[in-house]
Amino acid sequence: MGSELFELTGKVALITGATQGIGLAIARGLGQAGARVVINARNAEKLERAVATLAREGLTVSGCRFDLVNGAEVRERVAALEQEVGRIDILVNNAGIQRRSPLEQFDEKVWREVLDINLTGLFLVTQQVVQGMIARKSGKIINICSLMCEASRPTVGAYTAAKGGVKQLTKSMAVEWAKHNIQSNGIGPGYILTEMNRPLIDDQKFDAWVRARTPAGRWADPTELVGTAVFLASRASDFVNGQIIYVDGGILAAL
Ligand code: GCO
Repeated sequence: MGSELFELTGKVALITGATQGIGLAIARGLGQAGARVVINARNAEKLERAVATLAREGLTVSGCRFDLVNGAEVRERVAALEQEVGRIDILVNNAGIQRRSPLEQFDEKVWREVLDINLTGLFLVTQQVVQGMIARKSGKIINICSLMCEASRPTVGAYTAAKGGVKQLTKSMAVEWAKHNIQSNGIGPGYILTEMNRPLIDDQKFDAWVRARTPAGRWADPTELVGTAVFLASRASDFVNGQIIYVDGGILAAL
């Protein structure tokens, strides 16, 4: 049994928040594994640039612009997308924001924005995409989780609450939709070199803490999440459901 287990040829994958960082890396990796990729973002210009980049690399790619907190827009745009591409076999819920502030002074509006984008938006997109998966009795849902599904640190309380919700929602999706041959799982990144983490990477003290606290002794590149994404998107994971696979250099295993 060879690499055909991980073959995505003929599959269509939608990746949210995919113009940079983890989303773009996973979109590229699923495309290189044979999938037709559709990348999403709120910003039309960034979306166009990312589509052009992936197309120049020879991938079959298109863009689907929507703001995932706008339920009506999500339903309309995803329905139009399914008309255009015929089906969405793989959904990678990657879009998310990080806002850092001590909980006791966390701004209510910012709290709601973090929960809205990271949790409610994920639910809205998945609820629309899963309709077709249920009809076809087949689908792969991959939620980008976080170390903050299992632990926290000062100033990321809103993000931790949202990601804790994503962890449990991943299980709810698994238990409700497994009977339709839909597998819902998560990827839990460790500390990854992304723009969202730029303030942390540039902070010498925090950088030293990540390197000391992570048994692998380093940050990871977003491309190091691709293998797990291809696994969870392929038939190699057809009996894996409700799991989060941590790609974290061992940080969660260490005291
Ligand atoms: C932070 C970081 C983390 C990571 C990631 C870890 O402020 O500590 O943003 O939240 O980005 O979520 O899994």
